[in-house]
Amino acid sequence: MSFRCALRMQKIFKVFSAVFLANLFWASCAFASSAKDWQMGFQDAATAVMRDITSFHNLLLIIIILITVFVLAILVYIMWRFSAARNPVPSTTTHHTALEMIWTVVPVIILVVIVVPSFKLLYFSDVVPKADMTIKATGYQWYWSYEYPDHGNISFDANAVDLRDPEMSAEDKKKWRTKFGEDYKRLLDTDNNVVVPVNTTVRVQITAGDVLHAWAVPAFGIKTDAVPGRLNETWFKAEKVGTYYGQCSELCGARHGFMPIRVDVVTKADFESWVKRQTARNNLPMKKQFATFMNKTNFATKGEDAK
Ligand SMILES: [Cu+2]
Repeated sequence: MSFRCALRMQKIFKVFSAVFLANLFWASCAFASSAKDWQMGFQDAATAVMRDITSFHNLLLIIIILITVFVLAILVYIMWRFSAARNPVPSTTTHHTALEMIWTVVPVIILVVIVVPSFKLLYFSDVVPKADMTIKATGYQWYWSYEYPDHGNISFDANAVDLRDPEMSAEDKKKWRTKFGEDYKRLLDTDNNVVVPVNTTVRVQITAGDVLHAWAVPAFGIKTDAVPGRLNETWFKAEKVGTYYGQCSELCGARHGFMPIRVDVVTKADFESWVKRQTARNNLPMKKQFATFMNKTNFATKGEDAK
């Protein structure tokens, strides 16, 4: 290797290690969980389920690497040892009982090692423990709608805030830009966020109003299908106050990529005051909406069947 080449290699190595260290630092200090540039692996876990998923993934990774390296080593050895030059007269063996026992039993043992943590994790994530509160998420083309049945039926729609949307007025763009500032994340930020208290078991009921969607938040280890006419259930217990992002994860049409999920995990006191604000805000527009709806429809006099 020439001196110049060595210098270049050193430079490349320095850049890579700087990026790696920066990533490590970013991962350890960030409270907002979303995908990051040059990210390797999963987002930081915010729930016990996601922590288990990450360690199960790491276990599988080790097993897969060992198997791959073992098979590759055998293949390379066979290509070298039994090539036509080295082994002109091939063996005519067609059966070897001991060998066949080994290559049946060893994979079974590996599968048993995998299945134990796998089933534990499956039941842990699937069975909803005694929940402290419930939220209901309904997927529509193309936004999410939320209800809080335990908190005075708070309900709202969460639409993506897309500052590149040509249809958004300059005034609105300015408003959102001021609200989000530097933290704005396109295709992840929403106009109304899901707000939940920290260290609280939240049952999430998920359904859809039109086509298939899926409610997914990677940091919580959740991805549940939203199916019209069916109520699916999942749960999470976020352990850290912060902002967590997700996206609809089932191809649902042209604007599938434009129905993000943003969950703000706040302290219990902050959650109570959010509930109060939301209830006050929700009540008036609901009455107004109902009045407008009744005015427009006017069932008794305008309907064809009412004559
Ligand atoms: Cu969708």
